[in-house]
Amino acid sequence: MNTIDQICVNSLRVVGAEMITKAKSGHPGIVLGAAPIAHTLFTRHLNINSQDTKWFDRDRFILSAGHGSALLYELLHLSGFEISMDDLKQFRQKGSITPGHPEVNHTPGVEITTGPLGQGIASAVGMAIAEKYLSAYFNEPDFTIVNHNTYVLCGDGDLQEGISQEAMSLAGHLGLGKLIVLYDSNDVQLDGDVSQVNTENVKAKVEAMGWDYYLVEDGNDCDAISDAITEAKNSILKPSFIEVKTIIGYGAPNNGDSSIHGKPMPEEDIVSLRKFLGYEYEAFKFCDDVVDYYNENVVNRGNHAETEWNLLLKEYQKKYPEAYKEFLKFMYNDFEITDTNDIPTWEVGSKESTRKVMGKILDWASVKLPNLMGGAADLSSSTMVKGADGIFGQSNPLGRNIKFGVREHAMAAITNGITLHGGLHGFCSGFFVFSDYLKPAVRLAAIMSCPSNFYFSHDTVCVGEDGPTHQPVEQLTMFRSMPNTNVFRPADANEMTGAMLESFKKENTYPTVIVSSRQTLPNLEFTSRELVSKGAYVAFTPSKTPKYTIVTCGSELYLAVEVAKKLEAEKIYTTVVSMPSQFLFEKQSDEYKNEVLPDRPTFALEMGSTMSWYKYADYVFGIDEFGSSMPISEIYGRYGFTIEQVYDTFKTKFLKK
Ligand SMILES: Cc1ncc(C[n+]2csc(CCOP(=O)(O)OP(=O)(O)O)c2C)c(N)n1
Ligand SMILES: [Mg+2]
Repeated sequence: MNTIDQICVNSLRVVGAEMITKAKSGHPGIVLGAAPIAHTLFTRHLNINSQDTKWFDRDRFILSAGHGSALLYELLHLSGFEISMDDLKQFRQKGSITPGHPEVNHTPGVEITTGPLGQGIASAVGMAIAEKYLSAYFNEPDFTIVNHNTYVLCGDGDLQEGISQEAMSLAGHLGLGKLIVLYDSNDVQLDGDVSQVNTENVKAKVEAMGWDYYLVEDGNDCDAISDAITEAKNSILKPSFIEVKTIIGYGAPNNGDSSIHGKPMPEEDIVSLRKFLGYEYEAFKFCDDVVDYYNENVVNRGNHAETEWNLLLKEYQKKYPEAYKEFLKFMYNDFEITDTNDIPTWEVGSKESTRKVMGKILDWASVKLPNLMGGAADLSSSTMVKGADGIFGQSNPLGRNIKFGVREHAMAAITNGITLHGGLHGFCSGFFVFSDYLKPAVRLAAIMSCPSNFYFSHDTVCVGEDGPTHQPVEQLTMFRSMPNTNVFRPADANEMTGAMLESFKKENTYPTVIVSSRQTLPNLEFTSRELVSKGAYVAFTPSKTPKYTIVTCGSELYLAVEVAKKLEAEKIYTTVVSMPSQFLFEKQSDEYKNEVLPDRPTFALEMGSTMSWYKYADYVFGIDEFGSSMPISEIYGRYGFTIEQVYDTFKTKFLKK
């Protein structure tokens, strides 16, 4: 290592360890071990610009091993982002911009929230897909206005998670040549040696998945790391995987041992570390040489790169004025549907499954919104959801339909990566029951205020013959309980159209989950496309002052109205409220909420777990057991969801209560 690299790396190590010790919490192992990898990437390769943090053509750096956050904050501090030394001292403290794990939109320069291992690497695949698509769409032979790499730093844990294997397998298949993964291969993890849980041949594994593999045997050798990155950048047909052998906690008395993974170092160990590294600068200080080196390299290189890019863009504007205008629209996420004159509609009284409506509205919207990109987990012929313009891949980088294969978890994280990259709005699709497989990625989308769209079909036990493994029960409650997540369960074509239109909105700051039916449903005269945006509305008003309310959604709306009519014949006046989105309803004024759901005995109805309705209802009729295999014609009766049975339940269980 040359002198300046040595000083920089040692400073990152010592200051990082000090941050963690001061916070009494954090992960020194990766900071000490992987500092040379991150330092080399930042100072010799990464094109980012702290003066314009969202520069569109910047390289993306994803710290998939989010527990190494201290290292990332130091690097961003040195690279000129608005993170001060005081912020570094406030690591992991209340209200700081240097939280426990990296959070996008919270700390300048952080591209994505990471921490749940494996998610970062999968979302990076989404970012690389976005880059590949946008470069194919906009670049001209003499104008590569979209041309950047996506870099990932991951650890052993990231690679043990299934999601990373799903994502890497797809990345290899798609030939995402500008994706470069740096693997902090230290043979140690939280609980002990990696050899206790992994014996596979990593090189053979990644090569089998279609990646280029490079090995750097000495993780302290910045030149070797840099050479490998250069080779990886030059190989553009396959994604690159660089295994860098490091020593966890390098320089700490207990280096090489799992005890350094996640415990702050005692003060005396920091003294030993300094001694071992021959490091004499005062605490919490980067010396001028280090500051200057980062200024000269990261800051200046990024600035210069963006300046060049701006010049290129100016020329592009002259030569391709129309494409330039469109590029700005992509860059600023400036797409919205203003004209719905030709939107597909369904006649009142006709019957259609809401999944078919979902697919048709998406196909229609994909023409209006060229930024929509996504697909399904080998289920597009069931969920009806697919992207436009053919299948995205090596031979068709302009396809907007991503065939994810049966890789739900990676699919959802990739979708987040596509959306977070900027320029595109990602969506994905699968059977609702298998949303269990991808829930962690929806949760991250919600935490990140990332408006990815998750379109599911087969919403209830009405899946029928496939049986309990395929019949969702508790999933609606799961997603409704997730903060900042808009869950729609529309009743018919009108409501589904409204829900889909909501999901396309460019101003959304939350993921949207739309759940559709497998079976056909009647298209009702009393549903509203527009009122879906309020989350709930009165769908049926009795002829006289109501005494009761039924609140419901999805396929049960029709049922609820039929029951209300039957009750009316007995002078039991009941309003029916359709509530396709509890999330949007909660955002309405108290006045509106009281108007729709006044203080009146309320009965809730849904073919699923009862838990998410108690906040609105005195009695909830739902399904709190697993489903069972049978034809759909028998499902309604088996679970008590015929008009007659619901009417009985209303009278005997609710009214008698
Ligand atoms: C999905 C998930 N499971 C568990 C954890 C808790 N965790 C954080 S780091 C870690 C060990 C990961 O090992 P490695 O990637 O080798 O990190 P190193 O110890 O080398 O820093 C674990 C289990 C997590 N953050 N995410
Ligand atoms: Mg490790």
